[in-house]
Amino acid sequence: MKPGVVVNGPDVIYGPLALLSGTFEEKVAKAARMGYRGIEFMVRDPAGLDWAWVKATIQNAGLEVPQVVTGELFGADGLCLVTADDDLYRRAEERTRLVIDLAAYLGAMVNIGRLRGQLRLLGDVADPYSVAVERLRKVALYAAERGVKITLEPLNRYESDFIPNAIEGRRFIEAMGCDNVGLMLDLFHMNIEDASIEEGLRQAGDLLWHVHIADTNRRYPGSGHMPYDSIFATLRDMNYQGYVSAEMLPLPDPDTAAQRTIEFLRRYIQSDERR
Ligand code: LER
Ligand code: MN
Repeated sequence: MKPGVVVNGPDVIYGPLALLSGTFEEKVAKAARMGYRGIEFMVRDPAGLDWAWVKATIQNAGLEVPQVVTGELFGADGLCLVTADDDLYRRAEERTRLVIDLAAYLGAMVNIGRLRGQLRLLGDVADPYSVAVERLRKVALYAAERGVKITLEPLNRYESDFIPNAIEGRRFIEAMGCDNVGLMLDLFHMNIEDASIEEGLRQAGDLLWHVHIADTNRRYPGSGHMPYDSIFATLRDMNYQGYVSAEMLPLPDPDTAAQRTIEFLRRYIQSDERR
């Protein structure tokens, strides 16, 4: 297991779940100094980014980019893939392709959470689930051609009306039939939607490619009542080797939350996994 942290990319002004303060360079330097191994950044529009500079900044700090986070394509620009609005769908797909190109350049995965949209937005179609499967498959095929993996993130009922938990995530991926698509499980969403967090992790099994960590109140670990001992025992038992990335409310401030999270993670992640 490797510790990661979610930050806002250079083009995201306000991403409500990102940590670390300062310029992008300062965030990267702080993440490395604190002992994080990977930095995953929220992106809004890769067209306005200096890709080479982003890559060099992260590489020079000795960090990896496990994945590029797309939540702000929706959060800031309202883009989503599953919608009856054809123009919105076209723009969302175009932007998603550019994010995939960026991820290919960085050697990162791309997560699809809020960007996927909502079945109810399709209105009166016969089989909205199949439409969603087809739209996400199209994106996944574009990614596969570029060697990029997609991580689908189950989201709680207040953020999406499909794929709420691990078992539904598996079902959706099986319907897609794409082997470059796996799951990112976020403990905050799991606490709301999975019958048991440990069982959800096991249900994801070999499709568990990434984990977002926060406490039950979406603050830094130790602020709530998340059952961390059994969660990490389950991840160890599954031989999970991926990232556990801090994505949470930046409270009491973005640097303190990142510092407290890495201190907490040291209890569960051995030092040889951290370097
Ligand atoms: C949103 O709640 C979330 O968990 C992000 O990772 C994706 O947009
Ligand atoms: Mn998340």
